[in-house]
Amino acid sequence: MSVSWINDPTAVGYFEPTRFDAAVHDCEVIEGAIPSDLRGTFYRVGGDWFYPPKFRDDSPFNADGYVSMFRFADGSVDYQGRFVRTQRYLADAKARRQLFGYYRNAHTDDPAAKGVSRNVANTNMVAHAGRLFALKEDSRPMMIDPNTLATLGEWDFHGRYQTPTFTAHPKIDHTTGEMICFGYEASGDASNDIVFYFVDKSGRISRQVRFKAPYVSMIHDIAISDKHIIIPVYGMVTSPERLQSGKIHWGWDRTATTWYGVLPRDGEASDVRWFKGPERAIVHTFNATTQGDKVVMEAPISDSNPFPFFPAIDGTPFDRAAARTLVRRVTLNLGSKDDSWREEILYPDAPGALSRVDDRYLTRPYRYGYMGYSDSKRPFDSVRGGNMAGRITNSYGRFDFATGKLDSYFAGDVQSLQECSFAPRSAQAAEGDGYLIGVASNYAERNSELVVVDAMSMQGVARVRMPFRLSNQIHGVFVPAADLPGFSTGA
Ligand code: V55
Ligand code: FE
Repeated sequence: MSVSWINDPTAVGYFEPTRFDAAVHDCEVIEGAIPSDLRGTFYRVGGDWFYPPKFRDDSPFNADGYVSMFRFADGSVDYQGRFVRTQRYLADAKARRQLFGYYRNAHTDDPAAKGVSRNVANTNMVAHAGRLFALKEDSRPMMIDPNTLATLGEWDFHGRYQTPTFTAHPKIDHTTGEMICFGYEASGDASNDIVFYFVDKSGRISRQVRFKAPYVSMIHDIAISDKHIIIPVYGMVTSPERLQSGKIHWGWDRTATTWYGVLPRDGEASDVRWFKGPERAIVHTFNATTQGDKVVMEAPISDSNPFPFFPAIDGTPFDRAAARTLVRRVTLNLGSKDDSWREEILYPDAPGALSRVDDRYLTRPYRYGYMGYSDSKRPFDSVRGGNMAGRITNSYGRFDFATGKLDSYFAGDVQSLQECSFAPRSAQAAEGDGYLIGVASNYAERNSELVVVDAMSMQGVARVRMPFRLSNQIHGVFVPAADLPGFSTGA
């Protein structure tokens, strides 16, 4: 390996790739104590460039998948992290260089990459029917051993998942155990086909629904109520011509209409109803509820392109102000003949992107959302932490959608928080009774910390010091010990 990392402006200083597999038995608790009722695993995944990207303006979303876990039991916590051994990682490691080109554009690959899966499995982890997956939305789920983090290969649901793509944000209805998932660009790159799959609690596909999006766009996340599925389509666009011309997969179209499709959970393709409105980006969602004729969704939404590495197709510069994601409520009225949607900004001063809920309430009536956000009233020590302007998520918020209240936990003046996951106090605990778990980057000490926060009081419960910078996280999930086979914490 001989190429300098300096080519990638997103991967220098604290953000340099880590490149190593790691294990730390019995991590160092520096504040508070690990709750003794916390028993389970916080799985996280993100991208870590094993070799530098071929193109310096590539997206960090194209980096190699790296999975890690914090295993909680008996008031202690253990850590382990490994690269996902994707076909792509193994081909690069053998060649000792980067063979793959731009994010989701195989036309830009080295000839030696031909026929090798581009799945990096770097976006989200989900456990369902006793299996654990690392997900990338351009590929099928990568199965991961929940106890060793070994890579077990792509899963096709007993041969019944016949779509090349699978969302990074499947939703599990905890009252039925059903998983609702989908693939977009389902008939190949830049196709506008969407296929929804309904997977029963034993892991078997029971039904599928195929329909067309109004145009090809990123469909990163959806929201589901007890009756409906909301599918956002917005100006992150691509085309066969764009890919053939060797560009990064996505470009932003400022003139695109934002559409919300509503599919009844028991409906067919002909039942999809589309609502239209002005330029927006809806990358993530909290949850949704059906209230009579209305389908209501809470989500962090921006007015325009949130991602500087997916440039505007009209060549105009990235607009930082319009990229701010704020918590909003969108109402879709199925009882109205009008096809427009209604939107309110619920929290104008809490910008953040990685929205979560108590996952047991996904698809059900709910009250609380959780999200890391940047609180401009909190201090940052740039003498010790460096100039991190625009890169600080200093607080976890509990957004109370019943009252509009926001309670928060501040991580410290040299820290930035990655996404939190919710861990219930017990399987029977009420909504929101449990812990928020997440990793903080400590820019002064150049290491990482694990934080555990009481999700009711929003007070810190424990802080763990890691002896190195952890590989970056996109998303994670807490899985109670009983939900996956073979949970143990031996040395
Ligand atoms: C996102 C992340 C991705 C991706 C598409 O955060 C969208 C949104 C980490 O990869 O491929
Ligand atoms: Fe996501």
